[in-house]
Amino acid sequence: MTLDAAVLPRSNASNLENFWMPFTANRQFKESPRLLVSAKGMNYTSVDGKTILDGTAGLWCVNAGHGRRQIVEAVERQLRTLDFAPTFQMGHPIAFDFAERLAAIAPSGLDRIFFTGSGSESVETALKISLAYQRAIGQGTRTRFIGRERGYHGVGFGGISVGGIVNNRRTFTQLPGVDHLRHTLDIERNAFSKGQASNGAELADELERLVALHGAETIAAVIVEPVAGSTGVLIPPRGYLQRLRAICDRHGILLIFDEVITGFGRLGAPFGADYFGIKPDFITTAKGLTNGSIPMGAVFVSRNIHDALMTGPQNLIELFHGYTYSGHPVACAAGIATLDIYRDEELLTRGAKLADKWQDAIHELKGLPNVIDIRTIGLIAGIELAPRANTPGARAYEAFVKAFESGLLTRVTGDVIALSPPLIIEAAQIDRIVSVLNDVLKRVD
Ligand code: PXG
Repeated sequence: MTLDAAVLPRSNASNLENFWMPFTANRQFKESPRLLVSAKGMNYTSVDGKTILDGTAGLWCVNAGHGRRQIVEAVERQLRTLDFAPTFQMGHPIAFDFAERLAAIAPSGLDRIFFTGSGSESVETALKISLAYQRAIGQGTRTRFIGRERGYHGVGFGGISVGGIVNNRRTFTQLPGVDHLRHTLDIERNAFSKGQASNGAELADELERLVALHGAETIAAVIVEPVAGSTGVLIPPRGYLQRLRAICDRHGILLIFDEVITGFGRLGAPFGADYFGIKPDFITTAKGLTNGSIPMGAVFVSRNIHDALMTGPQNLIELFHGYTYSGHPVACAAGIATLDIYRDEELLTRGAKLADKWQDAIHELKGLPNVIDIRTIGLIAGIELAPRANTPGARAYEAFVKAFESGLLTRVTGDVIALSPPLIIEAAQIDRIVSVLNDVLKRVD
């Protein structure tokens, strides 16, 4: 037994009843559980001692790989020094330091940082600041939000309302005054495109249609993921995001990029905004912000928006919003250590160097049984399978289980196998991912 194992509370998780697992088929999982007990670098270890190659950076978050010593030490030091301190009418230095470090890597002008506890909270925060800003500049009739079909913006009421996933919406009351753009996936025209597809920029003109329908003076903000991750890797067609930005500008509508997945190097640039060369008014982040180690989110807000709210009497709170854990010192320590690693190992741009290798390797899976599309950008891939008649999702789920049994962690959404490995991945590990999937896809009927 290693020293680490000796100090951990020991468990073989013999009782799985009490933990109500999120976004999980609980009964199915508990019948045949998959448990991970440790992780280092590119690999997890399962409860039965098997090594599992992490093809998904956990849940799109462990960008610098697992078990990073610098983060461990920073967290331990911070816990010993200042475990918690309020940030409501109080402060502690590390939150200011972390915000300054984030501002330094932010797209220019997006340098006012609002800390949250998760991606969902970052989304709610950006939506609320949009409303506050519109009101502050005398545009209080702008209360409507525009999202997009197949968008995922977390699980708050704002996020599910602007999101476009039917199962996340149908059971729950929605925010009023929300409309949606069409999604951009077009397998018929764009199957097996490498990177951005050439057809579909005109889908952004949907926004003009919604402006004509509702009136620009009712619309506060549009929210999109630059690349939609969790709903199956939907890559914007060439020119689409540029058009969306132009239409927003024309009509005084704010543009929120939800970069909970694309932030922190996933596309080979620090942010999707950098990758696509577009400046949104907000960038929502979480996940890679702390390398997934401590829960935290951050909203990058344009300085203009921030400044428009810094008005009124000095002694009054400018924005009635915030969380107990906004700027949590331990999360900030994890975040600063994470940024140090990203800088020292040039991880925020490493994806650009690996993208060609990644793309070529993944596209080798074309032609395997049931593969109807492959989409790649940066260090993301989506492999779409034809659904089985009457049981959508079953085929990809089976591939996920078989891949796991063969020592590879993938993520499945619908009939799409999604991949997003840690940005430290090496060429040989890319080859291993492809070889496992090659074998698995031949065995899934
Ligand atoms: N926005 C986007 C774009 C996300 O991808 C959230 C908001 C919400 O973040 P939190 O931290 O509240 O979960 C996300 C989260 C998957 C998967 O399997 C993706 C997410 C979460 C869980 C699973 O693709 N993304």
